[in-house]
Amino acid sequence: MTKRALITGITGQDGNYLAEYLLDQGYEVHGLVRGQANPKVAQLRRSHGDVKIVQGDLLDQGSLISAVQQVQPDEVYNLGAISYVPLSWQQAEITAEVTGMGVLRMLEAIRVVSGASSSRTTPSSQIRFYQASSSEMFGLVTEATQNEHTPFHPRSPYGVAKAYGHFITQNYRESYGMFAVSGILFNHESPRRGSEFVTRKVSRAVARIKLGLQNELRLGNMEARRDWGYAGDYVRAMHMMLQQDTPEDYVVGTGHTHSVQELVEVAFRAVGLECGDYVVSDPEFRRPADVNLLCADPKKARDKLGWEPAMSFEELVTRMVESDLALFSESGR
Ligand code: NDP
Ligand code: GDR
Repeated sequence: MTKRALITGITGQDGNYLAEYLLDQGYEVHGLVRGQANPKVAQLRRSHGDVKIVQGDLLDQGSLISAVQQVQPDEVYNLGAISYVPLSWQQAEITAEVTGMGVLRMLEAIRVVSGASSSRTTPSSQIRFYQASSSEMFGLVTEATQNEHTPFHPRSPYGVAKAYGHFITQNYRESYGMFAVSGILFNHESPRRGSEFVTRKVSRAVARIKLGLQNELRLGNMEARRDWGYAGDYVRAMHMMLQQDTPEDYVVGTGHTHSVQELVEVAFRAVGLECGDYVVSDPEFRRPADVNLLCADPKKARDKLGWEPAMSFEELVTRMVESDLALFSESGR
């Protein structure tokens, strides 16, 4: 039997890679998209014509119930979110609504459509649910590495909203016996990463500087350290979590951490330039509160899922720079 997946956030980086991966696995893939004339939908149709589009918005409960009713999915991947941390201070309420309450609405849609009941007298839902939790929930950390037992101390409205989404997923699992899990994913990047995130901002700028289209790169906190991996590796982990016998949460990351400064050095080195000649410190890109260190302890994912990341940090950064070099060489601007 062909399995059916419903993905929210299909027009984002992870939605793109996950759709590709599930199509390869023989799934029928449905993607929730919002708004009229959303330009990313046309792009999605061009890149992944096999994905079936279903209208819906994480702000609109009725639309999510209709989507689940229409698709009758075996698996739901909730990747939709306002995901850019700085925006979450400027639009804290809408971030809470989409990134936090949106999780509750998606869980409710599954509960209503499948008739899961707290009395457990009716069978619990057959629909398996994946929530895109984030290492941003850890925030202010005191240990060198973070695992499934590390306490949360989020440092942004985004991190707080994700913590709500995480706990409500756990609560629906415990209250209704749903197969609902969270993957606590550390930063993962790719040539398809949004240009507002630091890795892609750097890879684009380095490519443009190399081509003579730009002469400086303005950045905020260069000391911040992140555990950066490749998005293509991380969507495999999402799928693996939903194929287990029991629903559990997993930390997913490489177990290695690098500073923004190191990221910049590797990126400039990839084109034979020295970063010191081009990087400018700009307070505009500093945050009201930042997360200074993240580094995953992915032991559980490795031992129980058999998941391993395949791409190193250096290879990832180099690939992103090369991809942007090709992009800007072609467009010339
Ligand atoms: P992106 O920012 O690339 O994609 C976000 C997606 O959410 C887009 O498809 C966007 O659709 C959709 N979206 C925004 N608002 C709504 C809404 N109201 N209703 C429905 N969909 C909406 O994120 P990523 O692909 O990088 O990340 C995927 C998920 O994983 C997110 O939840 C993110 O917070 C989380 N995460 C990401 C990590 C990373 O390093 N990439 C790490 C840990 C967690 P539209 O095109 O309409 O704007
Ligand atoms: P993050 O990613 O906030 O970790 O969230 P981002 O790439 O935006 O920032 C990483 C670190 O780089 C520092 N930084 C800058 N960041 C940006 N965007 N632009 C800059 O100019 C800049 N200069 C320095 C930041 O201060 C920060 O410390 C990402 C998102 O994908 C979330 O949705 C996800 O949950 C987490 O990763 C895990």
